[in-house]
Amino acid sequence: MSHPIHQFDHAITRRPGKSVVSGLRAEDTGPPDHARMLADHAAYMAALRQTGARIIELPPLEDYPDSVFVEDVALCLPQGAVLLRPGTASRAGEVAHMAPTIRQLFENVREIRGPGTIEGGDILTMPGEILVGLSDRTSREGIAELARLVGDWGHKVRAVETPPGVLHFKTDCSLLDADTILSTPRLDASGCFSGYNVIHTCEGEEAAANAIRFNDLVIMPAGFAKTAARLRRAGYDVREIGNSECAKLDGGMSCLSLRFRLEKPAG
Ligand code: CIR
Repeated sequence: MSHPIHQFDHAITRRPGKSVVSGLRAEDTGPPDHARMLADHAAYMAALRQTGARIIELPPLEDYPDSVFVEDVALCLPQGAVLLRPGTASRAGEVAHMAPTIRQLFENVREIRGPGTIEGGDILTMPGEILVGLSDRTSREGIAELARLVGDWGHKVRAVETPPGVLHFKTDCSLLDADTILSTPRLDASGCFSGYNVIHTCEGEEAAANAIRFNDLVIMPAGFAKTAARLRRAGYDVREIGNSECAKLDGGMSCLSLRFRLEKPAG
């Protein structure tokens, strides 16, 4: 018997370093405030921990301003983990810093070797398939290499489009449960979620789409009251976490953690 897709007993996070003020951004809306980001990060970890999971917090990496966004460097699946290959030069070295922790926790570790690139922000793992968005960071070759690496673990990989101007596929969507996805209307319009239940973000609240389902909680960025209310009406237990500082670097709730289950199901 397998566990529900949103049931996790572990998460890995990395404390933001002071260098985070130099993180990548599509548009400059001013430097993030480190102290405020730390406070939001602590609230985020407390929410994860409150669900009973073990949270592993790695130390800051000052040489890598974007390293707080751990999701992009690895994909954790029930059968093992895959070390990814970021599509931007300043982030490539982050993988080597995550690798020892992943190797300690997982027996089976595989690696994207390139030349393609693929970042975790573009990967949405559903029970029957893994959807991967093509983006400026994730190439067809990267997706094809992932498909080869996880095929014998029983995963089908489907390449989909990321809307133009959007950093990652999951900037615009999240898993809510085994067959329900939270999506911006613009991403859903591409047809990639046909066959799933889809809940849309409310108008003007597209940035609410980068949420996570972690055990009983839906953790979403604060400040999107209409979408939060819509999710609560649908029966989800919503927790809102401040994201003003990560948002300046195009980051959100999913980017801040690697989430996985190590305990094997009985029988
Ligand atoms: C970057 O551009 O790589 C970071 N500033 C933001 C990464 C966000 N990660 C994610 O959506 N998974």
